[in-house]
Amino acid sequence: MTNRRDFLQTASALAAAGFLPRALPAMPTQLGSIGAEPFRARPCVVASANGLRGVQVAYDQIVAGTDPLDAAIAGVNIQELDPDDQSVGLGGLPNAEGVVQLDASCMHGPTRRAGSVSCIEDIATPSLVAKAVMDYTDHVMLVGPHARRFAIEMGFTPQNLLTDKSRQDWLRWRARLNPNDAWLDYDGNVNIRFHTGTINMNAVTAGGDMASVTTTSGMSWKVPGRVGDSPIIGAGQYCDNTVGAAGSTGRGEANIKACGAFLAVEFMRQGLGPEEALLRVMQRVIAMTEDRLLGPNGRPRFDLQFYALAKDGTFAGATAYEGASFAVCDERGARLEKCAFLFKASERPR
Ligand code: SD4
Repeated sequence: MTNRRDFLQTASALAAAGFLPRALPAMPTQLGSIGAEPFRARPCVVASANGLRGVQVAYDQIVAGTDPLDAAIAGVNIQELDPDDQSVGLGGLPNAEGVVQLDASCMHGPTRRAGSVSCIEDIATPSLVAKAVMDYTDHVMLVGPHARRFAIEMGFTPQNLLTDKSRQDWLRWRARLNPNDAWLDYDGNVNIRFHTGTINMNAVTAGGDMASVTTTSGMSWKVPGRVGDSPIIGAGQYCDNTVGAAGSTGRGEANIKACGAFLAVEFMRQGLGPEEALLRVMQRVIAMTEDRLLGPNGRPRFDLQFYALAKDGTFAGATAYEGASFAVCDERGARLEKCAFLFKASERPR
């Protein structure tokens, strides 16, 4: 026979040994539950600066009653299909072998679902393929040739994504890689450093429903097969319908280690406003950065931007250095606003 005292002693011994779940302190789970004011939603769309046209499209759609993820994806489709945006979709800068490989992911707040594709080739709108993974499979992520095949099965039309302009930039980069190889330098002054780009977009409806999406051609001239932060749920974007959404553009390798989008939403869950949450994420990224990517002053040598939208419609963009902007559309219309920052531009290591 086990009496109550023995039982409690055994249970606490098991809990201490990690066999039984321990009671955790209560965490706030919903922004609206913090404070006395009743929660009120305010439609808003926030994106990276290249989403200026897209935030207006997405905002008009959510105000008209479209689902927030469908609206945000319609917003990013504009950049994916724009051959002049060399950071995403059609016309995106290729990898080291001249092949355009795209990454994208999305989250649908109301249904708590996610979808993602990475290293997908020949499909201009990977954001929609990520949504198809979410809508039509029991999985979250498909990669490489399998993601491409899945997209074609779902009715997407494959096409050559390498525009003449992006091919020329790639040829110049390759020609200047090694002065002693068989490729001659030729006219043109392409910046052979890695280029970063990407579009992230987050939306909240009047009903407080949220969504997030990020899509990119990734780091230019990357090693084939490289996966950035954009398709990683919790890094390139994250959405929790009870709290908010966040996403990033810039050096994915730096963000992945901090799980930046997830961390931003968690900071907002703990009660921080979007700007404070993003600045803390940026600090965490820097704290997690290897020495070779930091200057002697400890400042990062790379660019990385974060965007956040809380369920109540408050928003922010933030980055390490002064000067960046982000796109927003609310009842005041579509516009660019300045990102919060940690350091003056003059503190950037040379
Ligand atoms: C990535 N954050 O692949 C994305 C895109 C980008 O430098 O901006 N790359 O890391």
